[in-house]
Amino acid sequence: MSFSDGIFAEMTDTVVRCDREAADKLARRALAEGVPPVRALEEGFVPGIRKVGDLWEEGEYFLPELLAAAEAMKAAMTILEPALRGEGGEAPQSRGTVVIGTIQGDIHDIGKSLVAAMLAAMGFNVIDLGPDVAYDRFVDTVRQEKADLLCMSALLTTTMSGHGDVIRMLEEQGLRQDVKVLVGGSPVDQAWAERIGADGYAPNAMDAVRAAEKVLGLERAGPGGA
Ligand code: B1M
Repeated sequence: MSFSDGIFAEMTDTVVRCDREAADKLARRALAEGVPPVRALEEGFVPGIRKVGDLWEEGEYFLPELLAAAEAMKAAMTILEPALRGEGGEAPQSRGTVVIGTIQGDIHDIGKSLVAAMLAAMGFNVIDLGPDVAYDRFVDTVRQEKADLLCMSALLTTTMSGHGDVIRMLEEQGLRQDVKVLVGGSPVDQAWAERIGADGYAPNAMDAVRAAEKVLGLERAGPGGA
């Protein structure tokens, strides 16, 4: 099946217009027309929510619009995520257990959910703790699940320091040598990862998969369907 590139601009537009229903319909249409879900998200809907962030910074949008746009984005993700998770083809043997969440005090979860979906699509067993995850919940889950990898997200400059706190708690509880730690989110970068003693940083969902493979010493898997 073929699709026109114009569909990506339409997707961006539905999020900017905060049109939940249109986003839902367009996500369904995209799947029916054979648009790879990863492209629908990264080239269509994600630029929309980023544009909304710019409009908010410029003082054109206010909190209600930010919330409504996030709802539109989530409506699209609800449709696309299961397809994204299925992109890895037949369920391969798990490549490792990943615990993921957004740090305490931070309710942004769109980017984190994309990373979780992409890791699952690439064969990892993903335990998604959601947004606003207490530091000790990360640590307890790593211990209980014998996680190979912990991925922490932060979207606020006021919450990102929590990444370092969790790493310190892992050290104090003797767990740090058994689990690799990656961090991500818009205020985070490689320098931050190094400063807090994380094993790496990823700027986006695809790179998060590459970083996971790298720190766990795994062979690279091809992006199914993308
Ligand atoms: Co908020 N918000 N927000 N927000 N919001 C930002 C982050 C902001 C940059 C907007 C702005 O000023 N331009 C700003 C932060 C400023 C700062 O700290 N420097 C901000 C603010 C200030 C706030 C509030 C404080 C506003 C207020 O109440 N006055 C408040 C905070 C609430 C809280 O958390 N306690 C708030 C609230 C909200 C909403 C609830 C309305 C909503 C979130 C809804 C939700 O997630 N359920 C929201 C939204 C939507 C945004 C913007 C517009 C979009 C975020 C997003 O979803 N991006 C955002 C502006 C922006 O980002 N341009 C903004 C799309 C997503 C796909 O990208 O999250 O970057 P991203 O994820 C990427 C990568 O970063 C990476 O991969 C992802 C996929 O490519 N990645 C990882 C992310 N996590 C990773 C983890 C990894 C690896 C990679 O682990 C290894």
